[in-house]
Amino acid sequence: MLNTMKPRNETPPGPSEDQDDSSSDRKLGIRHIVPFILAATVAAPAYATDVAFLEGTAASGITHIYDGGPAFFVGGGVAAFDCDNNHFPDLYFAGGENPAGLYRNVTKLGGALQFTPTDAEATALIGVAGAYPIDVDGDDFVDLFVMRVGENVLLRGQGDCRFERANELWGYDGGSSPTTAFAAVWETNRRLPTLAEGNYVDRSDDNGRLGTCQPNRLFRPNAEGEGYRPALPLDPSYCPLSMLFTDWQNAGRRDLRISNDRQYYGEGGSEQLWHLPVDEAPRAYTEDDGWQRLRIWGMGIASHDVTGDGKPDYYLTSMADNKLRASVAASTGPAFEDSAYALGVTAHRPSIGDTSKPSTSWHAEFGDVDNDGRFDLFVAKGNVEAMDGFAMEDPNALFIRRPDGTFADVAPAAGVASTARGRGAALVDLNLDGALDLVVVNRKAPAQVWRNTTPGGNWIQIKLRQADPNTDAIGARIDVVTGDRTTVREIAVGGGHAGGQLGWAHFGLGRAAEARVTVHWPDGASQTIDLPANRLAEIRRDETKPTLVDLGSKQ
Ligand SMILES: [Ca+2]
Ligand SMILES: [Ca+2]
Ligand SMILES: [Ca+2]
Ligand SMILES: [Ca+2]
Repeated sequence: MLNTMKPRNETPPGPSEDQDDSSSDRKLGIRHIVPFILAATVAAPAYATDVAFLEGTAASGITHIYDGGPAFFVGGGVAAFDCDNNHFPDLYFAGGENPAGLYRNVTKLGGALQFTPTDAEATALIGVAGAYPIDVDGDDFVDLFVMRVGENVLLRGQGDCRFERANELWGYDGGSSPTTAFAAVWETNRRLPTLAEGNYVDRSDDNGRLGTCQPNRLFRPNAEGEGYRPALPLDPSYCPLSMLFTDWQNAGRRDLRISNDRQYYGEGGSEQLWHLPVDEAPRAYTEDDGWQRLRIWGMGIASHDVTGDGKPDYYLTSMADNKLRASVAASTGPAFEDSAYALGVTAHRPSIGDTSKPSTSWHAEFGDVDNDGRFDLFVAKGNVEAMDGFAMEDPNALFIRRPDGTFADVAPAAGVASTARGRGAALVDLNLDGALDLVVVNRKAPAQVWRNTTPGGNWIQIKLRQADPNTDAIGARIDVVTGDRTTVREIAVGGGHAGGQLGWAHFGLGRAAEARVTVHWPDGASQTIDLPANRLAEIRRDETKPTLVDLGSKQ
């Protein structure tokens, strides 16, 4: 984004003029969700509760700021994952021109959030825009893909939150482009994951390439499974700020959704969806496939089956016009209709303060923050830098899903409406009490953490385990059934804005004391198992009973 950009919309957003399906967009959205709303009303739990978060930044031990020049206007991600195998998620913050920060989680079970900084050279890298956790080599030590303005770095986890550079070990060429998006998936039974790297504009190059998007790259493992082949270009590239491998048609096959920054579209830019047949050249879906052209200032992707048809829907953040792209039930192609307006998640203006200027949205993530069984939605907001046409004080949004299926922003009352320039974030249970806590990275201001103190319903947190490779079952789908409600979650590496998490998959259960859980493993096999509420449960492939984690002796 450039400072000269003007807001495109000073009025509440309706259908976008840039979508081919615009004329009937809002109408379709409402028609599409009506069956869901009726079903949800009937099945709604009898209680409601106030959502409350307690900011614990000052006492947490986290003192971290994402900062830097124009190359770091975007980025600012956080990775949440367990680097010392004690079940508690640790945090790795992008720092921009400051060193990246790895913080070990020393929180007591259910207690106030406590972290201790680490300072190893391997992780305290300069120029980091974001990072995604993934166990590349399946040794049960989580590794990190670190996105940098400059060479990207794969860090191999060694346990006890120690890491070593592994670009050479794994034959990965980190390039020199500014990388702002990443996603990974295991194709068939390859030993190593396929890596997708999204690259932005090179702002340091003033010899004619300024404003030109650097090529996105796809890395596939070699036949021996010991390293990577030379990169394949994903051409054309339109400056992505988020990428996600996702099974959009619920067919057991994951395609690559890319959210692109309209500022640098040039000719013909738009959002993209790539089909990646094994051992064939990647191919972007076109309008002939049913893919609709959508043009937004794409910043982040959050995925969740909002409509309840079993297929994922996608919340896409932008400037003033966030989208909720809901799957079209009758379509065989990648067709989506926009439901952000109908469901109340446009988030196009600040909820408090000066509401005359539109918002700028970044990381978005679905999660059930009050454990009522309905996934809610967090959106980090903040001005790019000092863009006049957009709100300078732009509070984060926390949308609670109501029994009628619509969402309401409760961020001010819940205590998370920070007006620092938000960027990356994570909804993650940092003290393992079953309530999703919140961490937000801010540009030019300290990162913040909040402990969720909502007196909510029951919950379950699930970790999938299978044999090497892909020990974390990336690409799996988990269906959690309580009564007549089914909640679906894809296990993915990617999405959000410049950061993601690997670890416990959280589900609110409302009043249910147990859940029937079906795991659809990445290769298509499925397994059903019953889990008791309010536990951390590992589901190991082919085992009929879960492994319930006992934290009593852990910390
Ligand atoms: Ca840990
Ligand atoms: Ca590893
Ligand atoms: Ca909820
Ligand atoms: Ca918690």
